[in-house]
Amino acid sequence: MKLILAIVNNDDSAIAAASLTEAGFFVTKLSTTGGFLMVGNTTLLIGTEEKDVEVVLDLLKKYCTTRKQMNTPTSSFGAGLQNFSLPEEVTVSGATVFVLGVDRMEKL
Ligand code: 2BA
Repeated sequence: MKLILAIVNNDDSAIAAASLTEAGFFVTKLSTTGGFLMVGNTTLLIGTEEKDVEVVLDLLKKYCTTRKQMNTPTSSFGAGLQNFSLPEEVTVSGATVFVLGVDRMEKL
């Protein structure tokens, strides 16, 4: 079994989670915050069989889109370390995905 951890844009999270649920996957949504932009994003947790990992990745690719976002001078942990004077644009990927092995899963 695998645990897929997908960090997605808040605006894509509802449709991504709905499409996964509709396809029969179990999904948990966590409200998270990116450490660089310090703005909210969503982390989806999906526990699934290894054979279905690519199906999940395909759905995430379909519904999660790459965006340009402004990094304002005060938004980053690094703001105190660097002399930012103007906002800069960063490219935020549609989904940042980690696929982890799961030793055991129980529903008690
Ligand atoms: P944030 O940390 O808010 O990062 C937003 C975007 O800012 C990143 O997009 C990247 O383009 C840029 N960025 C982040 N850290 C940077 C740094 N140290 N120096 C220069 N640019 C930086 P993505 O890479 O697509 O990441 C989107 C979100 O996914 C991140 O939001 C974070 O919440 C998560 N993430 C990405 N990579 C991660 C990792 N290796 N471990 C944990 N979380 C990660």
